[in-house]
Amino acid sequence: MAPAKIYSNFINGEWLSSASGRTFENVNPANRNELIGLFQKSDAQDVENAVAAAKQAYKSWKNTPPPKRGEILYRTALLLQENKEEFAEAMTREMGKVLEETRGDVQEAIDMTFYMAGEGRRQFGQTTTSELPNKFCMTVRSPIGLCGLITPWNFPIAIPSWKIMPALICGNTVVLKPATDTPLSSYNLVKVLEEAGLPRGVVNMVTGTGGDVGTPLILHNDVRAVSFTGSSEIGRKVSQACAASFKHCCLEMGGKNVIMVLEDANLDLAVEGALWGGFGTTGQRCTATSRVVVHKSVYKDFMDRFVARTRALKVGDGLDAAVQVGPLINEAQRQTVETYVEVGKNEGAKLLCGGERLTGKEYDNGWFYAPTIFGDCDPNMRIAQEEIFGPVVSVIPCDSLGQAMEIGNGVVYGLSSSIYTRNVNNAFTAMREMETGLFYVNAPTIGAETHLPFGGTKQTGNGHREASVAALDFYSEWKSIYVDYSDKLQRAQIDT
Ligand code: UN1
Repeated sequence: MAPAKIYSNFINGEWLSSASGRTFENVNPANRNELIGLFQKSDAQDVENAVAAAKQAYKSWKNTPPPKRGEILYRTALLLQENKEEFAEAMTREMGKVLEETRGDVQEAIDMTFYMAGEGRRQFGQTTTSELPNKFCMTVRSPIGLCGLITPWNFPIAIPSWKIMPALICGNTVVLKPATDTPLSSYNLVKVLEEAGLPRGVVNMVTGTGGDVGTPLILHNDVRAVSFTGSSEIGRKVSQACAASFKHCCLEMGGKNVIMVLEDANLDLAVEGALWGGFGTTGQRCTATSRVVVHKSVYKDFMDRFVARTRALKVGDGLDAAVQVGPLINEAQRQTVETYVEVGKNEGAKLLCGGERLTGKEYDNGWFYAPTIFGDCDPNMRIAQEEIFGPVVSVIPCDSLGQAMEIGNGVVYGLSSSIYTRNVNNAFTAMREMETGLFYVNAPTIGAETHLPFGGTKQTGNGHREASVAALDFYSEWKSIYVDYSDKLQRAQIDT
């Protein structure tokens, strides 16, 4: 076997080993014997170096005209397009989701990068009048400074791009700490940013664990903004750490997303939606459909079709084009799923399919788990309340739209919700009442597009949104400018 490839950190435009010289292994979740590569096991010293580089680079990047920054992003997007297939394949090998989905992940980064490139020529503020004569007012966006970005493993190119591209177009510099399970995809993204001509130090990448790299990054005094995607538990710690020095902090955390199926729904369509929303990405999306609330009049019909279709899903290595559901990301995640399945059984939910590890030659070396449905769930059961982040869907019967919405909203999270109905009144009522940042009509809870704000309410987020023009509001601050050309002292609120 050829020796494993060693991947470096990217600091100040150079590919460097960690200060300690230590590395960690990145393996394929579909086959743990396949080593993807060795990555730098960095620590606070590497963070220090990366922050120093980003701080230095900020001085000229912040005054580089935004359209020029946009040109670099535009070239980055073209390079992502050129490398789409290669990056998708690498992502399936390190993360497990099927090729069709990893292509989608790279595409999401392409979309975001083109979008933000365009924002280079659209950093519009407002011009307005003054309450005083011979005085002019306007607003401009200013960059914040150095941004620490901490990204998850489930969208390992898309989510880093959601954070890096708006940060850059606004004139900030960046230190990226990618998820320990998926550093290769971030490496690929950073490589194309370098190739596109990004000046040294503007983007830096330091790989390693949350404790070794993430913590010193968010605690560093020179870091002015932190964007984190991950669990609510870690998000709370990130938020508390940022509060001590008033760092801006954008959190994108858990979900317990719901599809509501009403009595007049197109049931075949609803089943398709629940399958894709529940088991796409092996249920490992923060937007995953982990609850389906179904009107009693169509419950049996829906469940018969949903269970039959779920049983027929082909699980396996995502590189195989026939496979629809890949492995879980790692053994710990599989154990979490197993624990929740036990919890569900003990709570009295009806296990209708799945509920077990997959075994056999094809599965023994990976972290595979059978797509699982629990029926007749009570909305207060833990499996209907807590985020599982795996291929488990809890189905809850209901009597009316009102009850469906109450169940749907009856969780601590507020990322995504959906309704299947052909009744426009029901659709609009739910659109208004559902307490989620994303809402879908006749489509599942996953599938957000990059030109619309992304994020959630309640314990899913802290009020910020990613993607779209909304992202610029996190990565910039408004400066209000007053120009007095009266040649005399004019006192606002007094001389009016
Ligand atoms: C996530 O799961 O963290 O809407 C992001 C979606 C994708 C993004 C998911 N576009 O499902």
